Amino acid sequence: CMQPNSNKSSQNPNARTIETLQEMAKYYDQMQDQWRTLAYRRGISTLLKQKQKITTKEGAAALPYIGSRLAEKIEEIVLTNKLRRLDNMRDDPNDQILQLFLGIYGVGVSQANKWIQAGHRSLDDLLANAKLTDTQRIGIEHYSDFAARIPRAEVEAHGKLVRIALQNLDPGCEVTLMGSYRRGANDSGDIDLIITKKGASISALRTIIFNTLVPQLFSADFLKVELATSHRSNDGTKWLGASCLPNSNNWRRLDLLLVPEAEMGAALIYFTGNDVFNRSMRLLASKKGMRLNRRGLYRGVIRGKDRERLTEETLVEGRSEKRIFEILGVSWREPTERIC
Ligand code: DCP
Ligand code: MG
Ligand code: MN
Repeated sequence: CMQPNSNKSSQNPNARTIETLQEMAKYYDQMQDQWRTLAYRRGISTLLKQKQKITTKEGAAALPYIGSRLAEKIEEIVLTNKLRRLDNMRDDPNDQILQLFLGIYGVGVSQANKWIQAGHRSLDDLLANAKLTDTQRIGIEHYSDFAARIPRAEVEAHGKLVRIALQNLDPGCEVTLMGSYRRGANDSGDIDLIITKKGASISALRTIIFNTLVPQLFSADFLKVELATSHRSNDGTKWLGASCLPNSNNWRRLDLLLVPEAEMGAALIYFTGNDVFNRSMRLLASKKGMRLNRRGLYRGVIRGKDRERLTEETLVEGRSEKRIFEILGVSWREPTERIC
């Protein structure tokens, strides 16, 4: 992934195979089967590096990170142009209900399986018969809204509306469009915004956003609902919810991230993604004895034999995105090139 141009899978002689394997990886990822997801991703990254088309299981199995089972699947895709395993998963009615339920905002595998085990079979069934949290109910009522892709121009319009409202309150605040938008995508799954202000503390930012901006945007009927974060409690630096442009009926998922100036570089990396790119950057940091998260790049945690911390970690860099790349020894990648 950290190699330039590895994302140009359409020009790869194994493009068709890779595409099918990516669907398998995505499927296993949704199932939270981390082991298979990783196995598929490693196989995909091996195939991306090949200059020739891999057509036989022997040829595939000779490559790094491709075991015999994956090799057989590669041969099957080349010979039949499909993968029975993938077709079977798609035809399984329980699996289709699982996929349906997993599409509800904030719903993971365990909740979806609980509903299936309780006999629920459709969204209407859930609305009528299941005990739902407010967030789950909204996720179901706006299922197709939240499943729809948001055109790039509309992402911009939401960002602009927030920026104008915020700068009216405080001209020093800045709003940056993040996520797939910053990677150059033509459409996005949601709208990701970073809010920052030079010299402002996180508590000052919190006050203006939560006490003033958010209530004001609710009164203006731009914000529609706040959505609870399902797991890992919010530390007060995020707002998750839905927004809707004037003259539109489409509710869109909107994420606001409050970032102090000193953490802006790390936040830019984190919130640009994509998630696979982030994982490989974090892995790289840990190989170099450092740790990367959305607040900064840290060094100096020394652990004892029971992995207890012996020294506190020190911040190496948080402010500058480019410096974090440099310190990690990664050549700069434009946001549009951060697709793994
Ligand atoms: N992110 C991450 N790991 C996660 C979730 C998010 O590293 N588990 C980071 C990388 C993502 C960014 O946050 O690019 C924004 O998250 P989104 O879920 O909004 O994903 P994208 O904006 O990349 O795609 P989409 O168009 O589907 O919103
Ligand atoms: Mg996004
Ligand atoms: Mn998001």
